[in-house]
Amino acid sequence: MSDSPELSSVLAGDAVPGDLAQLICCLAEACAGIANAVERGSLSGTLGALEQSNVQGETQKQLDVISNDMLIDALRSSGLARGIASEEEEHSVAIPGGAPYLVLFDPLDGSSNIDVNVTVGTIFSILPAPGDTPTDSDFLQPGDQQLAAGYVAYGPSTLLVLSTGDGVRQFTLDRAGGVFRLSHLAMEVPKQTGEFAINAARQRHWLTPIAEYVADCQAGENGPRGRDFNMRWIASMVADVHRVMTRGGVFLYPDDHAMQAEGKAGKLRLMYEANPMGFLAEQAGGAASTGRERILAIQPDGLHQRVPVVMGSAEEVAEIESRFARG
Ligand code: AHM
Ligand code: MG
Repeated sequence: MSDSPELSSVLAGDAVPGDLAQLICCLAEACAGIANAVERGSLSGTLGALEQSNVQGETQKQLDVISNDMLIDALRSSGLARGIASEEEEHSVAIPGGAPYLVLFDPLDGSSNIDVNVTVGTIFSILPAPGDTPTDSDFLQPGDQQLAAGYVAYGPSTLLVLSTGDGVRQFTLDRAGGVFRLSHLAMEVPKQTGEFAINAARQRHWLTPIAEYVADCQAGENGPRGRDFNMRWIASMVADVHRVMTRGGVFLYPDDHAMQAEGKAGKLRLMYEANPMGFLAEQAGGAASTGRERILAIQPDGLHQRVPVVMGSAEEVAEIESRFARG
């Protein structure tokens, strides 16, 4: 394993442009730094909340801000991106003269789990830069336009799961050398599953298609699905989606009556969470939907737009879509 090829040499053998490969390596290096900060935890005094909120009105953790700064600093100084948009920042930042790529990221997804030592992650998406000095509207491209997407899971191992549009590979951080090494050549989401993941605390708010889907799964082998299902919810999207990417399952964060009453389309963000994860799911043979449409086909209308998310094993996503189609 320690002689498995490094990320840079794997990308060098790909058909991706050299500056895009360098950009991915730059992101991976910054994430290796975030992995160190996460791993040191309270030894570095970085656990706990800050007395401030982000653009979404959510309480920020110290590590949210540290991770955000590490990614922005790395990208700014690299010259490998022309624009950056972060879940933690209200507006995008242009980097004139950079290579023709836009990078979007959620620097530390699931950070409410940090203080209880549960896996968190960084999610990123790379789009083509249409002009020299990108503004927010230049980032509003459908997920189908992504040139690459990935996540880094800071768990028992630090893993990078990456697609440049030709399947999905997994790399493991070799802490000895501080480099990511290839650990899985072609990830595939099994088409069928016996597992679902949803925050059941919102059950009283669920729309009928979701309520009936979950009830049918819970009914097990004597119910309409004719088999038993298991339920898992880590409340950390990277960890939940990584389980789905590895052994199948369906991950749901749907919209519901309570969200609709508040005028919210969902919880998770299209540009920083749903699109990159949807790209990876599709590239691994899975599917990603809102329940009503394919996530990657959505024309975004805002940097921080929220969407319902149903992703994972293709047959299960189709089953849920068919329930929404029936109404
Ligand atoms: P965050 O980006 O503020 O961390 O929020 C996203 C997270 C996801 O990682 C996770 O799937 C979800 O929020 C958990 O929500 P809940 O607290 O409702 O279980
Ligand atoms: Mg986040």
